[in-house]
Amino acid sequence: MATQQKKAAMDIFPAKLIRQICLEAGADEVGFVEIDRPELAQERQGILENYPATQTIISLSRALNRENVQSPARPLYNGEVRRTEEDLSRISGEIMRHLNSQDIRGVILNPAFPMDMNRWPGKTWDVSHKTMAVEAGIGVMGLNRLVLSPRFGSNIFLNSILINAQVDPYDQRLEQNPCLNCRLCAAVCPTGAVQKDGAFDFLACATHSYRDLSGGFDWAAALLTSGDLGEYRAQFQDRETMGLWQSLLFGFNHKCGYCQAVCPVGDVGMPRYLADKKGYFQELVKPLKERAEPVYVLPGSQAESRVKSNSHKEIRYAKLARPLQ
Ligand code: B12
Ligand code: SF4
Ligand code: SF4
Repeated sequence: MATQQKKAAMDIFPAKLIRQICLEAGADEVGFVEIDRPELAQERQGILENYPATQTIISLSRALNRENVQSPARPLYNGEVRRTEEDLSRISGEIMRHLNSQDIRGVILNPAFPMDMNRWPGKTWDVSHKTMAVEAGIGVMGLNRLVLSPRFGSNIFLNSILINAQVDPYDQRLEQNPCLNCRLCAAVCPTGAVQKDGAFDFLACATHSYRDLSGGFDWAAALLTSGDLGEYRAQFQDRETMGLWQSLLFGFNHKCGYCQAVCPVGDVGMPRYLADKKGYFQELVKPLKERAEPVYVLPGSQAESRVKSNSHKEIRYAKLARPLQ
């Protein structure tokens, strides 16, 4: 194993060959980043802890079906998210098997979960796939804080593979940011997490969209501390219990993702938006902005004021089980 690692590390593999392996396995976009690139300074420790022999990071994207992402029926969005994440994990495994046959070794990271919950409430992920995708020239971060690929816009999921071989040539950042600064993502965001000046309120988004995941951890406390069913039901309505129960049984569901849904960037959305901006707003932004639904907020937060200003939304208060750092 040690000899194999050294051998591959000394070889330099043509990017064309590895790219072909990745695309044939089902990735939609691929790029390569060298481990010693200065822009990876914040990420290097996490990468090397996962795989000390890393020479190259392979960044991959897989596109989601745009219409599922845009549908006001959020179970359709969540089904598509789940399929795409599973596809991406399977594709990454397939790529690694092919690379192994070329004498290249490495590790496949997880697109999202599982993460290292021993570090909760700190940073539980090791490598930011967005940073890798930006460096690999797959896309640029838009106002919505998602990587926008010129071809698929924000409708991509990302993963990274760490390998022990060098690749030639490496990819570079895109020169142009495809973000139009149309601010539709900020307009549709029910919690005000995406802000027009480019700031992002991490806690507002996590409290609402991740309600059935980490945001819903106060459920455990309510189950433990409620004296009787009445006291429990005063904190969690039956529909909320069913939502959490469903997420536990079938995999968790996001409450939102609207900033991903409305972004016009990409081959399909951009011409449609530029041809008829008002029509685009009516058809794709308004139904989500005015969707009747509960929105979860922390008391006293900016998200609370934001939800109160939208008469279509029902405010629901969440508790932090422990303060986030
Ligand atoms: C943490 C995380 C979140 C957090 C924070 C989001 C964020 N902007 O970082 C929350 C829960 C809010 C979240 C929500 C969503 N996410 Co998310 N998430 C991640 C994760 C695990 C890491 C993100 C990251 O690298 N952040 C660091 C830097 C690069 O991001 P940043 O925006 O510049 O900085 C923010 C964070 O660093 C955070 N922060 C700063 N310090 C600290 C400290 C601690 C302790 C914590 C917890 C956070 C934190 O605050 C900063 C400002 O907001 C990645 C998977 C991965 N391993 O990469 C997926 C990922 C970024 N998520 C993704 C998606 C799709 C979503 C959602 C649409 C899902 C949904 N339906 O809810 C929303 C969209 C929210 C948004 N507009 O960003 C995709 C993005 C794909 C793309 N096209 O870019 C990823 C890459 C997953 C994947 N495999 O594809 N996510
Ligand atoms: S997922 Fe929803 S709450 Fe989170 S930033 Fe996007 S629009 Fe806002
Ligand atoms: S919705 Fe508009 S402002 Fe937001 S990321 Fe997309 S192009 Fe940029």
